[in-house]
Amino acid sequence: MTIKLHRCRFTFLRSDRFECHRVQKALDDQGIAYELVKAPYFPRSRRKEVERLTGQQLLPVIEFEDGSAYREESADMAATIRSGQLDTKRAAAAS
Ligand SMILES: N[C@@H](CCC(=O)N[C@@H](CS)C(=O)NCC(=O)O)C(=O)O
Repeated sequence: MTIKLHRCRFTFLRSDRFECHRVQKALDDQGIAYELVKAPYFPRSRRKEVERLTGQQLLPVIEFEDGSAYREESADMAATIRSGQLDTKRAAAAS
């Protein structure tokens, strides 16, 4: 099993200006395997799974294998991933 990256459907937007790409690129650069889950874009209220996981509707979100989830500002998520600290968020999400 791998983690899941819940992100918007606009995978062709490949600039660090875009929140979902920023986090996906960090996972790719770190060689972390993930399953991509494309969430509905509009309206936000269609993002039922994102809301269930995190209690809010913004993307991106990382879902761990145990069903816990990690969501922060995308820049912070990317920094966490790049610093090798993603597992600490898994622990935090589970507690
Ligand atoms: N400042 C937040 C912004 C998150 C954000 O706007 N995410 C986009 C991803 S495409 C989104 O959910 N947009 C749709 C919306 O705001 O309804 C971050 O950097 O994580």
